[in-house]
Amino acid sequence: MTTFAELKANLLDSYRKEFPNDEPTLCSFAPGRVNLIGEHVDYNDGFVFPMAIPLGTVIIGKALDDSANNKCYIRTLSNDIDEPKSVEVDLSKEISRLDSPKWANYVVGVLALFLEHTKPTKKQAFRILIATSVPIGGGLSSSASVEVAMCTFLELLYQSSSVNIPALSKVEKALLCCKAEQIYANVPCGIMDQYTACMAKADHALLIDCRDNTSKYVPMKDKEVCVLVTNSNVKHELVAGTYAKRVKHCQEAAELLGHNKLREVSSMEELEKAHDKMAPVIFKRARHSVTEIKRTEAGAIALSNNDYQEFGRLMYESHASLRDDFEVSCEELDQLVELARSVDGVYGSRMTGGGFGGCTVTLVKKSSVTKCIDAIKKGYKGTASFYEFEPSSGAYSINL
Ligand code: GAF
Repeated sequence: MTTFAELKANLLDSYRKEFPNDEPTLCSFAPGRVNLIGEHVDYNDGFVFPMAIPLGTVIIGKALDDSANNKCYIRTLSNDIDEPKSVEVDLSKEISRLDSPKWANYVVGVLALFLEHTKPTKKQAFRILIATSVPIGGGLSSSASVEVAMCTFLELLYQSSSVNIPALSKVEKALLCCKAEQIYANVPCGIMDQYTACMAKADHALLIDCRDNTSKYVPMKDKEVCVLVTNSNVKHELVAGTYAKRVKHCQEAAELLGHNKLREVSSMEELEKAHDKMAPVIFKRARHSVTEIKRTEAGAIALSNNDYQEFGRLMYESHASLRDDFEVSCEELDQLVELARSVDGVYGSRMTGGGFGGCTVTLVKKSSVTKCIDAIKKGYKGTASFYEFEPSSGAYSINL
């Protein structure tokens, strides 16, 4: 696992090779996340229960003086992305969405909305280098980590350039980054990932109420228990289109029930009563959302009471609901969950993130982690990678 310090050191190395005698002065960091429970419900105003992970995005760079002609130079060191690895943005023009490279939209989208929101008296040119340790497309929120690292970098850039801008609260920052993803990456995502990257606290999971964007920290520091994340290392295509379709199905269900969002459905009984009004697929999507929101509230209570058996039971139920009702799992994720379930000392396991590949999250006794990894390695039809995560802190920036 590449640490923040190692990422920063790699970036500094590359920067110095490329721009000798022109030291970077600013650095920002934002984490990825793993969602413990509460999947595909943030855009339904539901509850989600993620924690930040010690993988994330680091940006280093510096302000450029006026001779840069209002240009921003953005470059990434990541390998798993489309070419080219660098883009230039002209601050004197409108910043629009790029057809390619796609990765750059997560960065320029935040830049565009940051300028729109803060309306600085002078737009500051800059040069940045970006690197991330979050596996791309692994369901651990690499995109939000890039967005929030970018926004955090811009805050420091303007602060250190003494250009007055209004301060952003952490929630405003999360909302700005979320909107950037919706507009510039064209994904109708909810707030969970950006909120976690902004608000997370070490040794705590975060119960987020996506209706009013408030949250509660739930301590998670039991040395006997481990959050094991298993990457299936598969990424099935069509994820973005399918995600948007799920969002649409949920919206349709809410409207049929006379609500703005599925969070407003009071009980399964209310939903059952509307069964005949709904196409079977819409009913299934709604059933996942309604039951998942309840599971998440119950899950946060269980974890606060260190009731890992109960939390694990809810994780299995969540996975089944995502597999059967929401239909966002895949063979590989189902297999990883079943293999984990077969091991003594595993409390629960489920797919995490958007689905169709990516990772599972497993709550397991520390003493059973090796057994669990071995069972998966032996039984899994692909090649999995494993991470033992402790809850990490949210985004921050430093002067170099
Ligand atoms: C992706 C989205 F970006 C989140 O908003 C959330 O909907 C998640 O999928 C599914 O829970 O990470």
